[in-house]
Amino acid sequence: MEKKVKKVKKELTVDQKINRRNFISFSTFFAAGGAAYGGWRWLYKSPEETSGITAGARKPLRRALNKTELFFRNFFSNNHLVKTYPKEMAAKKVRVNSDIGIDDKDFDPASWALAVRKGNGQVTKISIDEIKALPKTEIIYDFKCVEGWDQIQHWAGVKFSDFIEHFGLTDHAKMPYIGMETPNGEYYIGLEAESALHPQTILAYEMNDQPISLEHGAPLRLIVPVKYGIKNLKRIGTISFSNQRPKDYWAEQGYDYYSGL
Ligand SMILES: Nc1nc2c(c(=O)[nH]1)N[C@H]1C(S)=C(S)[C@@H](COP(=O)(O)O)O[C@H]1N2
Ligand SMILES: [Mo]
Repeated sequence: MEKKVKKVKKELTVDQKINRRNFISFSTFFAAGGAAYGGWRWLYKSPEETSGITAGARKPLRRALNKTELFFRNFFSNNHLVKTYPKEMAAKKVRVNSDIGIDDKDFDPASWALAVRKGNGQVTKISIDEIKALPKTEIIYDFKCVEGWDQIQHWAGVKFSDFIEHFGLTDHAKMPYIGMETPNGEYYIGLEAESALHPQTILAYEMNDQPISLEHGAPLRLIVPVKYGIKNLKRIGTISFSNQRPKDYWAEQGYDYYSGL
């Protein structure tokens, strides 16, 4: 015998429906808020990383930053190019940000030479004329500072990969990291070799078709469009290659070591 069960679904009145939705939204809101607060408390109470190459961040946060970096590094290959713009769009008045390591009054650009540390104490000195003799590459792109400003800028110089090849540094650049410092050593950055060798990374000596001014990093500065401004070292004094992450000024102050875009 077949039993017919008729399901009677009680129709809710409009008011009941509204109450029910209000209840659901409020409980979701408070549950999510509570979870967010809990997460924040957890992060805030978790231990700070030991100061070293990076410093000043909570351990789980640093772990997350490092994981994110690995994810994006695999996701965007070096064939991924940063967006470029027509020359007319480049800023005429280029913003000057900070001057750590480039504020000594007695710096003489005429006696400057780039020091390339090749390991085992070997150093090669390279003059600005030798660098300018290499093919010139330009880039017009949106320069981004972590402090929250960006500007379309026009830079020119030698492609870092051309520089490496020309000066016989290909084997050195197979090491995973490249470090750069100002001549006085007060500002310094570390980069993964991939970012340094990225096709849009240049050692720049011109801005808006003119020699770079001292405040923008003359005689030679780094332009690495796949990174935030902090990695774009002004006034390069030395370049070195390494198997460990080189010291990095802002990473020591708690910023993401990779600061990629
Ligand atoms: N030597 C040196 N390079 C530096 C800095 C600095 O303080 N000293 N500041 C960095 C930061 S935070 C930014 S945003 C850019 C700014 O470059 P600009 O002053 O040419 O705009 O330079 C980077 N390179
Ligand atoms: Mo910056």
